[in-house]
Amino acid sequence: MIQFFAYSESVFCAKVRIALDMKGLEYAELPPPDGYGSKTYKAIIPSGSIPGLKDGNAGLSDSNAILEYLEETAPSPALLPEAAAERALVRMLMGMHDTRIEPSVRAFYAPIKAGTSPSDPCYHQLIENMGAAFERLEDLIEAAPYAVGHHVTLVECAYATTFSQAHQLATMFGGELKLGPKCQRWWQEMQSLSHAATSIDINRKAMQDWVAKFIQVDA
Ligand SMILES: N[C@@H](CCC(=O)N[C@@H](CS)C(=O)NCC(=O)O)C(=O)O
Repeated sequence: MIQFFAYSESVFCAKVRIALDMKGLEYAELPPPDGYGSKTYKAIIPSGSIPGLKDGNAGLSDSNAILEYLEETAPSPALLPEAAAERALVRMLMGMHDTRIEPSVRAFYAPIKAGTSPSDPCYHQLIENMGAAFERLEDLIEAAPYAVGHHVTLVECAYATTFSQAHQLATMFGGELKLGPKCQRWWQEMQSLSHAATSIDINRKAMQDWVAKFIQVDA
């Protein structure tokens, strides 16, 4: 059986879990033995990072590489469109997630870990920055109803928990994640996908617990 190494609070891991679930694959989800980067874990997943996927002899890492692997080894249901231009758009949006959108959410982690008070103005700036990052998506997605056309693709796997975590953090620090009409519509659709909803729930609870280790927040 596939072994999926993950932490519940990671949106990169959620991407992979959603794809595994959408494809109906059987897998065991485990934390990386002795933590990520450990010698024990690197013996299974050489990069030592999470998410990691062990399938037979393959010890894979990098969420996007894993998603492409799953698409090739378990092609049904397809999570990449047929047309080359649409496939390229899916890959562009996945890259955008990792280089622009997720980093705007991750930016909260350092002050949280440092125990910075929830009333510190730095969080307002981070909420603004996150809104500006998400705003860039408005011109790139179709929201018809999914990001790229009428079918669910890897883009929904990539973004569902990131939208959730962005909303969660903005609310925790007394603000809100402002979304344009297309992003708003798309976010509603993502929440109604049952496999995405499962990972959103796992991620939300794990984040709540993780933040509570460092600071006290109401929401
Ligand atoms: N580009 C990677 C990013 C994943 C990532 O940042 N993982 C973090 C934990 S959330 C990690 O494993 N960091 C330790 C390391 O890279 O050695 C992916 O898409 O999988």
